[in-house]
Amino acid sequence: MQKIESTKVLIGGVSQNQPYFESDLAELAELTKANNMQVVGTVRQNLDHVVTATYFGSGKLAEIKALAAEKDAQSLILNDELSPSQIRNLEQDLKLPIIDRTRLILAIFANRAKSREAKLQVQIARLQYELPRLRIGEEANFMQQGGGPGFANRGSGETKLEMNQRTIKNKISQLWHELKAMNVSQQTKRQQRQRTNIPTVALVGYTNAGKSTTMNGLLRLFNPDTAKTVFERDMLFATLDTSVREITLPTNQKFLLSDTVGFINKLPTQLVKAFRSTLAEAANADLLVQVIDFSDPHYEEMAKVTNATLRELQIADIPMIYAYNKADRKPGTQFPLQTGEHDLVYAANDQTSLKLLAEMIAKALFSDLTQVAFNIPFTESKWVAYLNQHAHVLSQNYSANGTQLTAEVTSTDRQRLAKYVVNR
Ligand SMILES: Nc1nc2c(ncn2[C@@H]2O[C@H](COP(=O)(O)OP(=O)(O)OP(=O)(O)O)[C@@H](O)[C@H]2O)c(=O)[nH]1
Ligand SMILES: [Mg+2]
Repeated sequence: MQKIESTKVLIGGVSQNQPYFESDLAELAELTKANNMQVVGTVRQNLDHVVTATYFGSGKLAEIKALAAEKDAQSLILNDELSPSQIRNLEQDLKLPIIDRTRLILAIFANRAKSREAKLQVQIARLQYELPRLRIGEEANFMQQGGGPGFANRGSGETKLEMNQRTIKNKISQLWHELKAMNVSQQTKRQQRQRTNIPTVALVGYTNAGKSTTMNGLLRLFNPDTAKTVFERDMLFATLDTSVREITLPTNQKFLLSDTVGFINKLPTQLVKAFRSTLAEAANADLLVQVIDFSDPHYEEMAKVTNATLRELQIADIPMIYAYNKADRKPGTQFPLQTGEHDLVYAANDQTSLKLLAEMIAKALFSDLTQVAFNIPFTESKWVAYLNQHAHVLSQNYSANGTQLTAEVTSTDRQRLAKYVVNR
């Protein structure tokens, strides 16, 4: 363990005139620290295009070699996902293990994963990342080392097996199978909850934005006796598992609140896919609360990344409250302040803020029902089923264009199905 914590590394990247390059590197340094490695130097190069064979240009490589020797660095961590051959060429030239951004994030997830589900998801993502990068004779090596210095070994049990690509593929499908079996039981739980008709709200957002703190704040305020708080900490990817808690407002209105894994810029696609099932709570929510760290100068970029990741996960058409958090850290900011129907500036550690957030959630979930006429195309008939389950359907007919349906719906559902509302 001591050895892992003292691993000295260089971080770096090629900027193709990216406006956010410096903050990207700062984030890479945070990710590196999150993996218990010590950043002893940073290398940057401006290029129109990265060099196909070696990522950096040759002059920069000589500079890196000298810097690594001077600082006694044991690895080089890079800001992009590199091709297998780029990594191989760089390792040969620099005589240093290369860790790209994807592998670094995968390693952090592997270290943080506690539940069986999270472990499975991370293992699938890691194997998918490694599969095209395996070289003959090195498979066993990868499984033994768990992917390089400073990386926890998640492959224990298989260490002595000689794993070739074929057996890794088999392993991946076996893990998917296990994960699916787990999802089935979770889906059943979710369906049971849906049957009780309690609306669901999911906290989503960039890692470290304050989702878990917001969840805990609401729990302490409204359900102090019954609800177990979740883990919150000033570190990247503190939360990997989804937690669901019931919140009871003073009006006796109830909703289920879920806390989910955070997102980050260039979140590995392997992880996005593997975590889809964990994020099913968000995909099925009646309302999303996107928590944004308003005290971070790059909060707008972070919100963009979150929205793009939600789209990648096909989590769309769900009404969203934008909750600009950590206002206490921004001098001169007035809070809590509702700045629009769905926008709030607040601080998760402030009770008045949390009360206002709860009011906005309640308004979105429980505000007066209105009678709305819908025309739902047959290809979207899941929404007909949805309305029959969640709303009071007054009439339902079929025409050539789709299902004509009139129902009393909440403002949340009206917004969710806005594109099918018949204009009158
Ligand atoms: N000053 C201040 N700190 C906050 C506020 N909200 C959260 N924090 C701090 O921000 C850090 C991250 O908070 P978390 O709630 O763990 O963040 P998260 O969004 O759940 O992060 P992940 O689980 O990593 O995705 C913790 O140290 C919190 O104490 C706030 O309103 N004000
Ligand atoms: Mg969290």
